[in-house]
This record gives sequence, C-alpha cells and structure tokens, in this order.
Amino acid sequence: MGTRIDQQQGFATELPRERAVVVGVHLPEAWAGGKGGDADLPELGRLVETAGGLVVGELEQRRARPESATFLGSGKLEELKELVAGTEATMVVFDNDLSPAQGRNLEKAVDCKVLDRTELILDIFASHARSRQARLQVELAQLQYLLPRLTRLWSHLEKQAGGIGTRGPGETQLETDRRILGRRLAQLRRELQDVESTRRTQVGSREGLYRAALVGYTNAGKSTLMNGITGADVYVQDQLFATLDATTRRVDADERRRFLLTDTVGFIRKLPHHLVESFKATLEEVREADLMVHVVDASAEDPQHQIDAVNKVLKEIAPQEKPTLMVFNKMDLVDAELFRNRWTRVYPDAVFVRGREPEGTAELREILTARLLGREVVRTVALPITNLHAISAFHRTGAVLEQTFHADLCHATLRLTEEELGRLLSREGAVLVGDDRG
Ligand SMILES: Nc1nc2c(ncn2[C@@H]2O[C@H](COP(=O)(O)OP(=O)(O)OP(=O)(O)O)[C@@H](O)[C@H]2O)c(=O)[nH]1
Ligand SMILES: [Mg+2]
Repeated sequence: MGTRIDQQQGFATELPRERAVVVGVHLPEAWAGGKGGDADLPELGRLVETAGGLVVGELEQRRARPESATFLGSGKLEELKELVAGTEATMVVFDNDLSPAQGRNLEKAVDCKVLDRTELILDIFASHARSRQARLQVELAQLQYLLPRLTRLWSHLEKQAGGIGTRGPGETQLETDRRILGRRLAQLRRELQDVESTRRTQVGSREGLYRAALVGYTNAGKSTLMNGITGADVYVQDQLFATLDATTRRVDADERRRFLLTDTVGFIRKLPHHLVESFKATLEEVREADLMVHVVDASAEDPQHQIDAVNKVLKEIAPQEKPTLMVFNKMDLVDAELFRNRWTRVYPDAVFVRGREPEGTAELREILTARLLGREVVRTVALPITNLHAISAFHRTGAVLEQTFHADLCHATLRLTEEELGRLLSREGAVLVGDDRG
C-alpha cells in the first residue's frame, strides 16, 4: 500500500543509525482538547535513540495553532529544510501528531522521511514485541492507526488526481483495502481472545491471592524492582519500553503469606490511545490488582509530570481509584535527603529506594508484606480436632494467638486474611466463635 507506516516498519533493524532531526511545536494547552501541550525534545530524542536512530538536529517553535498544510509556518519550514540538508538527516520526527496530509506535504518539502511521535512509538513497540501476545497487540494498534488514515490518504490522492475520472477506481481500491484490513483486524481480535483465555486458565490457581502491580513511567526501574523482589529474570535495559509483556510472580513473604507481583509495560506522556486500547489484555493484570505500586524515577527532570502522565493512562485502564503505593526509585542519583524532604510533603506515605541495590528491594518487599499483613483480622474459630493440621501453618508463622480444647473441638484465635478465613470455614469444617476481636 506504500503507506508511511509500511516504510517505517523496518527502520530500527535495517538502518540502525538513521540521522534524525527532532521537531517540537509548543501549542497552547487548550489546543486539541488539551492534547497539544508542550513538546519535550529530550524525551523525543530518547525515543529516537531507542528506535536505533541518532539525533543530529533540533528545532522548536511556539505557535498559537498548527499551520494546516505543513504544521510549521513557512519560515520555520525553510529553517527545517536547511537543517535537514546541513546535517544530512535521513528523517524528521515531530513530537506532535501529524495528519497524513501534513506528513506528506512535509516529506515533499524537506525531501526525507517524516514521522510523528505516535508512529515512532508504534515502531519501537513493533521492534520490541517478543511474545505472541505483544506482537498481536502491536499489529492491532498499527492497523487501528492506519485504518482511518486510509480514507484520508485516498481522498487526498483523489483530489490531487482531479476527481471525476479517478474516483471510481479510487473508491474501489479503498474499499478493497478496508475490507482486507477489516478482516485482519477481526482475526487479530480473535487470536488475542485465545491468548487471553489461555492466560486466564493459567492464573486460575492464583484466585484469592493478594495482587500488587508495578506501574509507572517507562524506564523508571519497574523490572529492576520486579527482579529484586521476586528473583524473576525480566529484561532490564536503559531504554524506553524494554518491557512489553506482563510477568507475574508469586512472592512468599513467609510460609503462609504470599502475594502476587506483576511487572508490565511502562507508560509515557501522550501514549497513543490505540496502544492502550490494544494492550488491554496485557494491562488486565493491572486492572485486577489490589494495589498499584507506582514507581517513579527520582532522577527525572520533572517527576510530577511523569506521575501525571502515568495517572492519566491508569485512569483509562482502571477507572475506579485503587490503593496506591508511591515508590521513588533511583535515589542514588539524587540528593537523597533534599529529595525525600520535598516529596514526602506531596506524598506522605511514599517509599524511597535504590532499586539496583539488594537493600533497596528488600525494603520494598517488606513494605509490600506489611500491606498484606495490614489486611489481616483476628478471629476465633472452632475447628474439629481431626482437622487441626489446617492451622499448622498458622502456628509456624506465629499467627495462633490463643488455643483451647473443648472435647473434640479446638478453639483457635488466629490472625488471618479474609480469604484464609473463608477457606477454613468452607473447606475445613471450622465455624466462627464470638465476634471480631480486633
Ligand atoms: N542509578 C540507578 N539506576 C537504576 C535503578 N533502578 C533501575 N535503574 C536502571 O534504570 C534503567 C531502566 O530500568 P528498568 O528496570 O528496565 O526500567 P522499567 O521501568 O522496567 O522500564 P521499561 O520496561 O522500559 O518501561 C536500567 O538501566 C536500570 O539498570 C536505581 O535505583 N538506580
Ligand atoms: Mg521493564
């Protein structure tokens, strides 16, 4: 189809060192329903590097609104042309979203490939997707991105060709392309459903366990903490979107108490909506979590900005508020005392850690365990003595506070979670005695 997405597809692998000029147009926040906002060229540069490119030039402009045909004004466009020629750039990347027509006009004007932020992020996701699920989800996002553009692409060509004579074939081609893409979309959705139902069977046995999910801005150190706490071997890299899959591990706090910890894809400012949509299955683990562990890179230039971006995506995937633990990571990179003083004022319950050091992850593990313990209650149950083995694990963890025997029954006062209580009552023939003791 010769679309820009197709051309862009392989650049991270085939042309590892593309030379890129990054462009950011600062628009008033109100523009495009608050979606305009400020451009962030250093971050765009990191995205370019993650995709395998090299930043050779930067250009910024402040405008009240984008120029409809070329996004940039004509003076700035001249400047961009010169910059591209002078730096021998092979591509231009905009921090803003471009319409297909704007992309095309710009490509013609500067005579090299032009991408926008969404296309760049989609490309990184495509090259980082390893699992079947991640690959399916990325393809779904790419097709969804492409589909509405197809129409505009064709109508744009029609206009160029002068209409009447070309309209017939144009429409037919468009319809054919749409049908092909539509079929592929349906197939992708079916395959994703299969993957999802397989996952559900696998996690069936985790029912009832307390679940915590690591969430946060990309590169904040989620996978580092995951590995430190659970001993998992999740890929850690100093790049954006190193993780695209969800990994869940059981953490045994002690013999009886265990919880689940999930590490998953990181978020970013202006994360393309298609990606959030199509990663629903992966993000399901986040939606189902009892606790969000929001990991923040303390060394980021503007941590609050990143926190806000993450909260925005979280609202999209899990609209109801969830208990959240704020964790500031990479404390070795900042003046720890100063930082702590400043941020405990904003987040009084926040935890500050050095994720790469064992003490850092040990502390977080203890805090998560304490959260788990915080959910325990004290109850007295009467248990047939033939079933006494059901509370032997409670003995080993010191959770039997009192125990008395009455004929063939044992009265045990236990510190336990509601789930454990439920199990004792439904499976071990225990009955509740008296009222809540604490
Ligand atoms: N200095 C320092 N670096 C850290 C710390 N924790 C993690 N890092 C580094 O930060 C980079 C990103 O870590 P990851 O664990 O991959 O981050 P992530 O949040 O999983 O990132 P994505 O999966 O890409 O979203 C790696 O180079 C880590 O070694 C820390 O406490 N201090
Ligand atoms: Mg990761």
